[in-house]
Amino acid sequence: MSAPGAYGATGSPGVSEPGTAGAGAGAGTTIYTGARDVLIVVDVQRDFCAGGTLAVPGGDDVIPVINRLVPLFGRWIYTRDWHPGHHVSFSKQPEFRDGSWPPHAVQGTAGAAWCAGLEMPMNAILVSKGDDPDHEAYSAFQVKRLDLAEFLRLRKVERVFVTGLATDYCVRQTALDARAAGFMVLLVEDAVRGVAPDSTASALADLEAAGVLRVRSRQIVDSGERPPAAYDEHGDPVDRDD
Ligand code: VGL
Ligand code: ZN
Repeated sequence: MSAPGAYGATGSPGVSEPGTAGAGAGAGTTIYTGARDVLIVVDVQRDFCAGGTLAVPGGDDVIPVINRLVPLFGRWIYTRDWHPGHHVSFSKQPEFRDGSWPPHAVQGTAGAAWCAGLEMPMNAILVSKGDDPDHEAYSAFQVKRLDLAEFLRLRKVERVFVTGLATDYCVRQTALDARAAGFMVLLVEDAVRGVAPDSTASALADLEAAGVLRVRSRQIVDSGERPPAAYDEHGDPVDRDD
């Protein structure tokens, strides 16, 4: 393999080290980011942070961790929940579980805005989801007008680093969908927070069973390698000498 790049010092990708708890990449293992990586930032929006209608405990704590990770990558996808005023998941007596949420992340409202202090490269890709009033969409991979998996595949993405809110819902679904689409998926465990302890624990179990690796942000180091600036419609890098 060339340069630290794609898998870096993680050794054989997808294999957790013996003796480590959970599907970790090994507590002391360094993971070098490279040209075939994408950072996905899930739903870091005001309604999921302190003072929001669906505030996730500790939700704001992911912001500095994500901000530190951003410059280690060359491609970024920021997803946002973007519900119409009436959405199938909204409930007047919300139970704060799947299918019964308080109104949140309503298009154009302050609660749908990105959290204050969240850094975002101007060439990040933004994906809105959940805008169909009749269907829940926890993951950007479920957005029908966009084949996100194919988009990433064509651009030679192999590894997806998942951060954001909330571990037990949108983060979980995003990571599972990325795995199902064949990507190596790394959940950055200090860059995510969950709505509730029980559902978060079962989400982490689901992710482990699916082969999602758990890493801490401090393990992630920049190799300096970056993807080509552009690809053509066949997924070949565009080389311009002019
Ligand atoms: C989410 C509940 C409802 C999330 C979105 O971003 O995890 N959770 N809508
Ligand atoms: Zn939602």
